[in-house]
Amino acid sequence: MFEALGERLQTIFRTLRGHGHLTESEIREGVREIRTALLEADVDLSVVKEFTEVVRQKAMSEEILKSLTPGHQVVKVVRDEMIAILGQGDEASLKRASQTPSVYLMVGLQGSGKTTTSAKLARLLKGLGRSPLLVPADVRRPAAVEQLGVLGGEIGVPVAPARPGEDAGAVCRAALKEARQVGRDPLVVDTAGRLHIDEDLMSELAELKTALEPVEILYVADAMTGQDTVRAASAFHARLTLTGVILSKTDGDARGGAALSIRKVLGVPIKFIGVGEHTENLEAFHPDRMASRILGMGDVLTLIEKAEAAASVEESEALARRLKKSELTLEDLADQLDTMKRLGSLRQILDMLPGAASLKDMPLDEKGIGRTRAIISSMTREERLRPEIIDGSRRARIARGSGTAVSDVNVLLKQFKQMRKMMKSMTRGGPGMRSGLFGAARSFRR
Ligand SMILES: Nc1nc2c(ncn2[C@@H]2O[C@H](COP(=O)(O)OP(=O)(O)O)[C@@H](O)[C@H]2O)c(=O)[nH]1
Ligand SMILES: [Mg+2]
Repeated sequence: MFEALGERLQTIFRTLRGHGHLTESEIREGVREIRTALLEADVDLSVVKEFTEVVRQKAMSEEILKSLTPGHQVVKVVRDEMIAILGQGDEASLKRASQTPSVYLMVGLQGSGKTTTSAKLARLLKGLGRSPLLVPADVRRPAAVEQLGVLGGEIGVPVAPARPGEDAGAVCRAALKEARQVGRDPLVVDTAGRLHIDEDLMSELAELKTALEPVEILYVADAMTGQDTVRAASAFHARLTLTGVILSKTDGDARGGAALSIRKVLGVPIKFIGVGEHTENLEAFHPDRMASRILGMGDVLTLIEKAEAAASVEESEALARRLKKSELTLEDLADQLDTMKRLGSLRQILDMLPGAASLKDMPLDEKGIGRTRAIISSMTREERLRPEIIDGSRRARIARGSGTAVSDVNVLLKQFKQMRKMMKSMTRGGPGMRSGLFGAARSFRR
């Protein structure tokens, strides 16, 4: 997620941290580089201006210039400001109407992910014990009605009927009546989109708003489209008064511009993020976790939550302990590869690990995992715990034992070393960083 931006910022931070103390001109240079990195990630210009101005001011304070770890302090300032523009204090929850059912209206451009996200949201709400009804209000395209029907079937959520020729308003009114009668709540309404803003669509959505009195109007923003989606969102907001944003497709190689601009430009909170095509790939949005991911610091909290959901309690507690102590061994890596298979896409998991950037060349297909696993299995316990003892002849033995090449063993050891180093520098990364990330992990673990 937002890898290119994360890597650039990390390079800038490394330079800043490399100085024993920082001069004003070094800070100015660092801020200038951050500004360029953000602009190249397609972040809105006004957001970039305000962001860099605040960072520059705070970073130039006496306190930081005179501190023993000025570089770390500046990184902390950047992280704090990033959390602020992502919506510090925003809640990822959805409001409920005083009268059931609550109606959640999903809007956005064509292809942004409305239909998929409607199903994801319904699945999530069902998991929370609610009994949603999906409503296909994109009636002009029979394929869209069908798509929602298929997704509803997949997740076991009923989909309101839409008869051919019926208009969106009629479908919604009938669905609302039905929901009241049989007690379904909430209604998740999938609407039509266009490639561009057009008046027809806007008046159709405005009519739906009047008829349904939705308690949430959620704009589905495609993270891949950068500022275009932010501009479109502004037009939707002007007409409909959005209450929240769902950022879809954050799993792709989006540059990060939409994510970093939309909250600030609209003044509307981001509530969820889509992290894949499947109906389970929706996560609550947390500004602090997103900031850590964008800054390439990994998202240890979400990783722990996922591990808890997929692994046994003992396994995930052990993982949390290791992450906290940052004493990862090759043995742990082997265990984790097994657990990760149950957690979902490995790439997704690795993206959440601090230092993921250093692992981006790791082979993530089943075959690659198998090879990594085989190499680790061919090591002695001692070697797994203290890989620094693995010299040339041990490497040759391990390669023979695992049916791989010495170069494969070298690559794994090198990646592992980078990963371990990264995790160490994370936990020792100055007071702010520590309480931010690992302190939070601690409080999460209670
Ligand atoms: N990778 C990825 N693909 C997504 C995500 N959300 C939606 N998509 C894909 O984006 C495409 C358009 O989605 P759809 O829901 O039909 O968009 P709509 O036109 O707004 O209803 C589909 O191929 C979806 O599978 C996501 O979070 N990640
Ligand atoms: Mg659709």
